[in-house]
Amino acid sequence: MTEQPWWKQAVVYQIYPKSFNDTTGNGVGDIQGIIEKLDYLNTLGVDVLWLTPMYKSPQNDNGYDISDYYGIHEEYGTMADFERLLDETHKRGMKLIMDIVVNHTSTEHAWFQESKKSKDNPYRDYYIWKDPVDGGPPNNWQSKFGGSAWEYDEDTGQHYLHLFDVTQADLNWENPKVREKIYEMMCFWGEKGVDGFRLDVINLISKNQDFPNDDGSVAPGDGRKFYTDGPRAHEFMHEMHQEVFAPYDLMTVGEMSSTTIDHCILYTAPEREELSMTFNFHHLKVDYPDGEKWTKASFDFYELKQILSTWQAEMNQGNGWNALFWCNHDQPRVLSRFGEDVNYPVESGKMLATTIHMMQGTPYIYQGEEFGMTNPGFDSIDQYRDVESLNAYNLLREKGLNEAEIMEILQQKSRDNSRTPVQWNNEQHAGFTEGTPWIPVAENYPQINAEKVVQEEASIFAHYQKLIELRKDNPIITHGDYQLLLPNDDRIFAYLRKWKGESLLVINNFYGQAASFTLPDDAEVDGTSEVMISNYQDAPRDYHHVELRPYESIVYHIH
Ligand code: TEU
Repeated sequence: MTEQPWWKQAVVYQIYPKSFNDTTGNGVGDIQGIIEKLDYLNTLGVDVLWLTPMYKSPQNDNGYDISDYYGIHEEYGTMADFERLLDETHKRGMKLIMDIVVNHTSTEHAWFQESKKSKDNPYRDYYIWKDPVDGGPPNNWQSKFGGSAWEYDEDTGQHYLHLFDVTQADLNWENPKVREKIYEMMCFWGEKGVDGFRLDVINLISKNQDFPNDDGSVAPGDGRKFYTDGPRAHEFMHEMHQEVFAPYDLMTVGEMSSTTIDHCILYTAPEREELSMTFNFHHLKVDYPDGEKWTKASFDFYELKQILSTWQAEMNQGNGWNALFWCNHDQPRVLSRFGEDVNYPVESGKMLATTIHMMQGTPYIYQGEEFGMTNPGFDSIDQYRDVESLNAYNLLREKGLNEAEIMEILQQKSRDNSRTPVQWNNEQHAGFTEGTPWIPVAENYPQINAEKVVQEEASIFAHYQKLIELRKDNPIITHGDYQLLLPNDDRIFAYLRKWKGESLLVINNFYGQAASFTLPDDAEVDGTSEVMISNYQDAPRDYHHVELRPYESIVYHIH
């Protein structure tokens, strides 16, 4: 086998700095707070840290609205602090990747400030400005945070495009000057020694230049088909690769909104020289009935198995590479979503971890997941901070839902579910801050916190440690083929990995009831086995037939 890139065996840990660890008492996490926890992260065993945006920003979307790509947001610290963090991370043998947002900038960015001055300003063409049509917006596209994707500017009589918040103006990637400036800025971070980038909604940068109205076949004014994986998306990715990724030998992960497998193969097949790997979100829409996020709904288990399995098999065949994840700062906590956070938090937390970590790809752990953090269950709109959640609240009110109904939906779906402060210990505010946290801490911190869990024998944390180690020691996890077993079983998610005559049989019970596993004939495995990892102490040795307990998860290594 040819030499594999290092990141194929790596595990990444995502840090949401605002909620990670506050050392100044202002209620907001900071860089020094991350430095203090590096030894903890090193003990967990992760290889790479991904930091969500820490650049200068008015924070309307918690940093995904960047006003200066060259500066660090004051509440987080200084550039010197950042350099120290990078250095301390490297000293411990870990790597660090930055989150870069180049589909849009904050409207407070100097480019936009210039751009909106006049139609003939040299920066006008840095953004997407269009004349009104019939006195209204140029087309019917909707912002992902609700409402029209166009904002009218009185002074110059044109609209600018914002696929996200009104303070997040989309850059015009057709303009070569914009691309040059962006690559130059990314090289600045490459020069500092960062090890890679997570690229925010990078598959939205190339828009259909006709800006057509959407016929509403998916949803009214949806618009996605005109800018998702757009006409020049791959050309721009290859250009960025040549200009930035190759010279600094960077690891890159593209966040792909509403993408397809075919595109993700193109983005990540090594010979194309675009990206290392991609995040896709199809498996995290299995609780959006008819594509609607803002409803209270249980998840479709068959669909979950099918989607993950299709991506496993097809990305492998196409020589692409998946980023594996259950959670991030935009998703509810996985334990509350696909697990059971009251009666079986430890069992289901470990089961979910195993399900993802035994797949092919690069696993990502979202802060707090490693010791079982849950959704906070906020019951008042005052506790929410997220711009998307607040917009959804208003839209649901307009639709006529009452307060209690809306709270139930937000408790399940809000992005703030994963943005509450990391629960470090059982002291005030869970040890996150000595001040008042910017968003309330979940009330269960006396029971669920890192300090307590880490000391427990057979903790979720220990399970994650072991999964990370196993990936290092067993190349089958990185290279093996994938086969879904028992697709129609209503409780069990089982799959096989095969490589060079050995197999991994991964069996997971996704429910709080017992389930019977019988090895199907199409598995075609035979041989002696040992239990590689499990979430009950006494997993049975024979894998041909297993009576699974609630949320039981067992991996057999057969050779
Ligand atoms: O998210 C992009 C995105 O499309 C979603 O994850 C989105 O937040 C979700 O579907 C809304 O329900 C990225 C960032 O991760 C997110 O935090 C930012 O708000 C967004 O881009 C804009 O920069």
